[in-house]
Amino acid sequence: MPDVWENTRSRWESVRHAVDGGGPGAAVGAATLHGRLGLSVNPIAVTGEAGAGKSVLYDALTQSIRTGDGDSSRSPDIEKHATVLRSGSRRTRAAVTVIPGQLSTQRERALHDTMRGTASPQGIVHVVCWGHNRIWQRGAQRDVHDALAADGVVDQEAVRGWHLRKEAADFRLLVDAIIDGQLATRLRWLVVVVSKTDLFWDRLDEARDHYIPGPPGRESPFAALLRDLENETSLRLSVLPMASRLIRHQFLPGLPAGTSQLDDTQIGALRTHLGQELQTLITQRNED
Ligand SMILES: Nc1nc2c(ncn2[C@@H]2O[C@H](COP(=O)(O)OP(=O)(O)O)[C@@H](O)[C@H]2O)c(=O)[nH]1
Ligand SMILES: [Mg+2]
Repeated sequence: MPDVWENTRSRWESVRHAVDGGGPGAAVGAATLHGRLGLSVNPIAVTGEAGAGKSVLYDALTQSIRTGDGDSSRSPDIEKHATVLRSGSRRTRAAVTVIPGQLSTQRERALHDTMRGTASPQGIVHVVCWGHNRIWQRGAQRDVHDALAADGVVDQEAVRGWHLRKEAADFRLLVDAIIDGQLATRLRWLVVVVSKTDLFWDRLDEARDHYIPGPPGRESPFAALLRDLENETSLRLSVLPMASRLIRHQFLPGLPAGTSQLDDTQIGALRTHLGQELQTLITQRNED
């Protein structure tokens, strides 16, 4: 296994220890929202499937939500934000574009416009959630149910598997386009943010091994794509666990709901670590 993946694993493990051990940093603000910045400063794109947690992640990183706020809603439009990331006394400006994942045509247009324009991103935050996507529309929920029912049981693991296959297929489009040099030609780094870990903290090792490349031959399709990126590009790659909000999750109507296994202090620690990582990636670009 190349060092890069061993390093990725140990970084993941150190974040886990900080969360489990109630380590330092939980109370430190990772980032704060700030207006009126040019959209070409440190452009970052947030990508990922519908319902993976992109909008809520953005809110958590900018601390514009508080425990007890209402849930998010389906975001049909591309969201553009100018942000200041703070970590200790360091401040870094970033222009963040959240690309919607709901409709493929709209998503492709948004991807295309964002990735090729003058604000072509230097960093991508790709959000995944180990199959815990929220399906917003009743009709789409029925589609998933019917597709699975045709093959066998419709339980939580089946729904999770369905999302994971879709997630990998979606990631493949992004990876292929990056490797072919079709988009994001100024790209320097990509972070895979494994969100909603509060829902599967007891199975965190499985999620880690799904997303981080391991011994060749036993990799998931997702991890194999990440390995391709490492082999074919000079991008700096990173994979980190995250939880933005503690919200119950139901895979489909009728299936039991899963509850959060973390508390506010613990998601604070996750947020701090991700904020620091983003800060490092952004400033590294400025320094080299
Ligand atoms: N438990 C939990 N639920 C989350 C988390 N992040 C998002 N969610 C849930 O997932 C839903 C979809 O998140 P959202 O950010 O709107 O997804 P987007 O479509 O990728 O923008 C939210 O309404 C929340 O219910 C998280 O970290 N933990
Ligand atoms: Mg959204």
